[in-house]
Amino acid sequence: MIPPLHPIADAIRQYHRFLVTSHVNPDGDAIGSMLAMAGILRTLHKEVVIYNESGLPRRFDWVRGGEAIVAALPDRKPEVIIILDCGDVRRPGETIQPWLTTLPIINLDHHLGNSHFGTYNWVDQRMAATGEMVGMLARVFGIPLAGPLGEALYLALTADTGDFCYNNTRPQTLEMAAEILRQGLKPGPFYERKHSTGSLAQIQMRGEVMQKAQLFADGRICLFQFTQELFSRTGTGPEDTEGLVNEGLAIRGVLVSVSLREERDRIKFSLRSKGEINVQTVATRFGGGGHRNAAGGNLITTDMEEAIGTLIPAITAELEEACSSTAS
Ligand SMILES: [Mn+2]
Repeated sequence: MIPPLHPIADAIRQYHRFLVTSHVNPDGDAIGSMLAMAGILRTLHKEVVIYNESGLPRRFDWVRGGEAIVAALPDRKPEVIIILDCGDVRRPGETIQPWLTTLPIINLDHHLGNSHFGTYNWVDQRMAATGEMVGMLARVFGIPLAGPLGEALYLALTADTGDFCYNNTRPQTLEMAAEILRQGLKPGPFYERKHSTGSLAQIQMRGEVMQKAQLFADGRICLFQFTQELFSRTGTGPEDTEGLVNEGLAIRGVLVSVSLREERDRIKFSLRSKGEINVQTVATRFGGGGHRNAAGGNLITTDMEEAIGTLIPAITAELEEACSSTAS
């Protein structure tokens, strides 16, 4: 089978004025994919605006080229919009929706259950990161994975693979990383920059959340809670919660780690699981999505107890099902 890589490359060749975007509250894959895609387009002498409704989160302020990401739509409409790392057309946020119903869309993504909302779609859930797909596009155009472009791709790859530790890390992922290293990226200094963006308040807030962690379902589910009260008391915010949910999996016997975060009108949940346990199916049931071992979404409630009462039984049911299918 010919991957849709070449049709996507052909589509890119035929347009001139691009807007590149990704989901709100962008993670490392979203940021890295947007910057790398913009790098490719500039090399091809295209006009490009990098738009993200949330702008560039502070924890990514060290990323080269990040300042080019704008949080306001440009005055002039692009000819085409490239949407990266979004399982659903609503993920880039509300502001851009009118454009998404009228302009052609190129959809590059690796989420399970992507709805193929684009005019051109390349969706492959085997890809560790959307950045891996962008890197493959760069190769098709003969663009070396060097400089800021290589760095952006490396950010995407490391973000979605937990620095090449998760199940989704494939030989091809590491080969792309190797190619980036050969082009000059130094992994040590990169790791230091990526992991030195915290603050004392953040560390202390996270310590408090970990101290109050709870176990459910005979120790198979770990739960963390971030409340508005905690944020305002410690001078921290949603950005400071990043990645903490993974810590629950460090507990012996825990198969699923959950974090809940209070927002103004809803509660955001993040799920992480080990091995065959599929948390994407759980997230989908509540209108969310993601991958087998990492998923999330929103619960339309502001009541933590209600959120716990909804989510924990759903995860427990998924655990029971996974255990019974292994047993049979
Ligand atoms: Mn991703």
